[in-house]
Amino acid sequence: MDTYVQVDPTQQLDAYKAVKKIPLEEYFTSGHRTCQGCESALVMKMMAKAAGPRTIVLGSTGCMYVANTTYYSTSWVLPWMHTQLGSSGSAALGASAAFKALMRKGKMKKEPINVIAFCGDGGGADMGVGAISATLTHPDYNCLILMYDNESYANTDIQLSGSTPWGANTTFSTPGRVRRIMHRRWKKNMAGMMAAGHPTCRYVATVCMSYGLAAMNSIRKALAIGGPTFIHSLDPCPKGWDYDPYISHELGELAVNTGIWPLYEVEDGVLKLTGRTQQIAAKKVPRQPVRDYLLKQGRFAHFTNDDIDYFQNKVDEMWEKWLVPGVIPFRTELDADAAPSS
Ligand SMILES: Cc1ncc(C[n+]2csc(CCOP(=O)(O)OP(=O)(O)O)c2C)c(N)n1
Ligand code: SF4
Ligand SMILES: [Mg+2]
Repeated sequence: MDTYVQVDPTQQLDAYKAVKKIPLEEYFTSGHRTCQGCESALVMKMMAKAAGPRTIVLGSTGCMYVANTTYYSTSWVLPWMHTQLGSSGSAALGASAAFKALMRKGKMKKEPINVIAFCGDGGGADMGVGAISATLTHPDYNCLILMYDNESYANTDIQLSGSTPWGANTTFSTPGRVRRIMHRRWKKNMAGMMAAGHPTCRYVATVCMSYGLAAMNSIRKALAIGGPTFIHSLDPCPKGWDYDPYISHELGELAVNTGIWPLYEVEDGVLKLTGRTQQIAAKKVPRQPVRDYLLKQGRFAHFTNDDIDYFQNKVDEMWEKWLVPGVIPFRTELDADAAPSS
């Protein structure tokens, strides 16, 4: 770290060594109205638990705002504030700066307080990406931005976002008889972009709550390391992805095991593949075919075998052709000469 940057101390949040070590206290509890099987609600619950009681949470508009703070009821036990759809980055930085100023002026007891701002993929990867980027360039403010990615603008009825997978059926990309695939853009690589583009940001990670202990430990590391940090969580969404809520957990695992959702962390510029992704990369376990994941979801029910092959090839490319598999989506000139792109 630069010595001239005045970073306030953070809470000491050591990793939980086992599930049994996770505290029983809940800071996101009953009272919400999310769909049955909503993984984003689980992210909120585990995020609050991992952060503990000396935490303020700022939430941008989306399912995790609307369903969790319906008039006269809320599931938040922590202090919570709503912020505008595209402003998780500014809310995180502003709250952190406010605490700093109040403590400096003696108007508040000096103590480390966790500041977490969450956003959905629409609010984060699309609308709020500029504010998140700006925040990650301010190393002297401690805050975590957590982007919960249900791969659509879910709250307003499943419109496609920059995070929606290729070909998925959303209310903005309904397959028709003349044109089957209405969404032809590949999913934005948000975590990779945040890690590669913000060299002074000390911690960026991808998580999935199907691997809850690891995800909670990522959140604890992000809060304790100092400075602004970013976590991108992939969250199966029964309503938007159109499947039985019973298989939410399994779908999260499949996203990782098929290589569609690589788990990794970048800590002080050092990249580490984590969990099952590390095992796949080391060839200790095989990467499952994407078909196993896609065909369990109604949003891909219109896919033909050719569509599945296209999707598989794109994922194979991530693993076989990217400079850093699953993380950095370009090749060096040498690699490109050796194997022209398909
Ligand atoms: C500036 C602005 N434009 C549009 C809306 C309407 N709106 C509310 S929630 C939402 C969807 C947000 O999607 P995402 O961030 O992915 O969160 P999710 O609903 O999926 O949880 C939209 C478009 C808004 N609140 N503010
Ligand atoms: S639409 Fe999806 S993200 Fe929103 S509450 Fe339902 S399951 Fe959760
Ligand atoms: Mg969303």
